[in-house]
Amino acid sequence: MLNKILPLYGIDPSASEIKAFGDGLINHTWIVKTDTGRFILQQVNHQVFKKPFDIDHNIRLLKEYLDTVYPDYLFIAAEKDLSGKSMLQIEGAYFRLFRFVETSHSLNVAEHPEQAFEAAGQFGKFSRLLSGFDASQLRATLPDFHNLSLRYQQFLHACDHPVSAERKKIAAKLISCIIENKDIVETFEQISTGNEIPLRVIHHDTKISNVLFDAQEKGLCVIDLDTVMPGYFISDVGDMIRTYVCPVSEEETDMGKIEVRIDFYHAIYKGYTAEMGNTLNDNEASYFFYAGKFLIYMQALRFLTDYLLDDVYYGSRYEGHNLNRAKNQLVLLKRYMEKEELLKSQP
Ligand code: GN1
Ligand code: MG
Repeated sequence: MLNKILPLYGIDPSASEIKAFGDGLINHTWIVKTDTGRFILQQVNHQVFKKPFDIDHNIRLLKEYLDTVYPDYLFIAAEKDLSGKSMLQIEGAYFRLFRFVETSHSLNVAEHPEQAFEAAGQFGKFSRLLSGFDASQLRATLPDFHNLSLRYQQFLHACDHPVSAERKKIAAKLISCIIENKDIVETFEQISTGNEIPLRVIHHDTKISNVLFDAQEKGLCVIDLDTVMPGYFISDVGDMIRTYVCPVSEEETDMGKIEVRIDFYHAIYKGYTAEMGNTLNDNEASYFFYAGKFLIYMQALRFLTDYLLDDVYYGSRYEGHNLNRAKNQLVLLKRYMEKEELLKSQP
C-alpha cells in the first residue's frame, strides 16, 4: 500500500527508507527517508476518526487563519500530493504526509522541568494565537471525545455488560475506585452545563512527544493535530499534568515508580500561564488543579472500560494490559490528590 501512496507525492518508494515511527496507540505512523529529506507518513485510524476529511477541513481553516494573522508561527499542516490533496483516500484507507522538521527532535518523557515548561508554553501559545479564531467553525473530529459525563455513562454500561464476568471480577477494586471518585464527573457536569468556562481551540493530546524542540531544547511547535477541535482548557492542561508530572508512563506496571513531581507541575503552570495567563478567565484559572484530576481520572476510566469491553479500542499486548494501564492511572490520581496543597502552593 505504501508503495502506491508515495508516488502520489512524487516520492519513489524504491529510493526511500521506510520505518515505523512513534508510539501512538491510534494511528499508524512511518518515517520516510528520501534524497530530498525526511517525511512522516500517517494512516488515519478511521474506526476511531469516522470522518477523516473533517481533520483536513479543520487544519486547512487553522492554517489559513494562522498564515494570515501570525505568518511567522510554525504550523505543520499536511503536504499536498501532486493533485493538490492533503488527505488521501485510497482503497478505504486514509493517509497524509508531513515534512519532517529537520532541525527538530521530540521527547518521549519529560526529564527536566524546563522541558515541561517549554511544552506547556507551546500548547498555551497555540490556544492563545487561536483565541481570536471562531472555534465553532471547527468540526468535532471525535464528537464527545473529552465529555466525561458520557465516558462515565459508557463505563457504567460496560460494568453492566462486560465481555466476561471474570474480567469484571478481576476489575472489581478498580471499578469501585472509579465510582468512589465520581465527584470528578460531577464537577465536570457543573463546568459544562453551567457554561462556567469557554470553549476554545484545544489540542486534546498534549503529551510531550507532540511538541517539537530545537537543539537548545526550546519548544518549536506542536504536532499531531487530529484532535484539535473546540474544547475546554482543562483537556490540554490536564493531559500535560497526567503525562509530565510522573516519571513513568501509563505502561509502567511497577506502581512503586509512580510519583508526582511537584517541580514539573509548577513548570507546566508557569509555561502555560506565560502564554495563556491573560487569556484565561478567573473561573478557568480556578480549575487548573482540577484539570489534572479530570484527565487522569478520565484516562483511567477509558482504559478500564476498554478492559471490560475486550480491549477493542486501545488494543492489548498482553493479558490484563488495559487493566494495568487503568491501575497505573488510578495510582497516579491518588498520588496527585495527596499532593493537592503542595501543588497549589506557589513555587
Ligand atoms: C491515544 O494514539 P495516541 O497515543 O496519540 C488517545 C488519547 C490517549 C492516549 C493514551 C484519539 O492517543 O486520548 O490519551 O492514547 N487518542 C485517541 O496513551 O483516543
Ligand atoms: Mg494523538
